[in-house]
Amino acid sequence: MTHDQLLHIAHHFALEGEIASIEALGEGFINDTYIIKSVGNAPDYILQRKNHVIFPDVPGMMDNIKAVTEHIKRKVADPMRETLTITPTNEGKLYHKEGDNFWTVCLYIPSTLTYSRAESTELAYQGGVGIGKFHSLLADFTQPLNETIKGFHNMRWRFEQWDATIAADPVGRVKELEEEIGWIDERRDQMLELWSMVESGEIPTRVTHNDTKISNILFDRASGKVLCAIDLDTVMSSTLLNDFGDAIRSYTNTGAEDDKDLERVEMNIDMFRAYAEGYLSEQRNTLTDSEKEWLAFSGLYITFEQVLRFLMDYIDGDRYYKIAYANHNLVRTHAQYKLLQSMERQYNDMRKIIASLV
Ligand code: GN1
Ligand code: MG
Repeated sequence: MTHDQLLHIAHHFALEGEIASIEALGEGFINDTYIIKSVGNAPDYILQRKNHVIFPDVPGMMDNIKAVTEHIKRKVADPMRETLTITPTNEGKLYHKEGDNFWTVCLYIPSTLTYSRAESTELAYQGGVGIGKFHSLLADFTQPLNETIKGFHNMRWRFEQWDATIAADPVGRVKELEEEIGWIDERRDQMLELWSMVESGEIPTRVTHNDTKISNILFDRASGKVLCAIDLDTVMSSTLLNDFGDAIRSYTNTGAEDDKDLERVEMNIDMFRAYAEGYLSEQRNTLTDSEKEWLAFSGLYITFEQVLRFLMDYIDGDRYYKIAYANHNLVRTHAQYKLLQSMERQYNDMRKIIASLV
């Protein structure tokens, strides 16, 4: 996108003040994100082109985000900093459609920080508090939410997609991947066991964020304390185990999500303890026994799901995730599998920590 094209898009939104610049921001795999800087004291904004192949219902997504953020705003001390604020278009709509593309704007929250990895147990603790708060603020949210991505953390649906992708083998990669495909198939029953509990209602369905990696948490620059969860694109109804598990996948990894050096990738149990402590400090009295029982396993569940999703996208010819080089999705698959194995080795310790905290 040229600067002029971006300016043209930005002018459809009800921005305060005058635009000084628009620059690319962040490293999301799905959307394109920009920061709109304003002249003088007017607020800055985040402009996003939502990936409508992945999010076929952007209007439904924005309705979810609006409903959830308004609910949070009614309950927090500082509503402009403790959740996102959508900036509507000049016509009052939550998105602007230009050709095939959907664009959205929200306020940039100043004096904040994000991290791409948990640099300390204190940060992991704060991240846990952040998602714990997000869940507890939304515990009394009863309005139905749109399912903006079908079966997002639903393992039964993931295996249906998986089986179809393996059968189709659209770019002929299946033959080279016997070992990796085995990693998925040998854990099928174990993973479906958790999802069966959600299907039967033994594990409750609540409002969940569904993308709780550390870079989706905003920290206050002055205090270092957590401010709020951002990137609300995938807010839907599911089990909060998704959110705990996805955070564990992100915070405890001593390497990168796509590390080529597998020696660097392990699960750090101190980070696990710190995140769990932070999360449970907010949620201890809300969780059901079934949720407590499956909390440690949720880390394995979501890490497994990520192995499956990266490998499935590689088999599918790299159509979902943005890639930086040819076998990027395969590198991601191996790095996440190494993390999964590390979690499996430490699973008993994870369970003991949860038992001591609940
Ligand atoms: C994607 O939105 P982003 O790029 O932070 C993905 C998550 C994955 C993550 C892996 C809508 O997140 O589910 O866990 O990449 N989001 C979607 O880093 O698929
Ligand atoms: Mg996201």
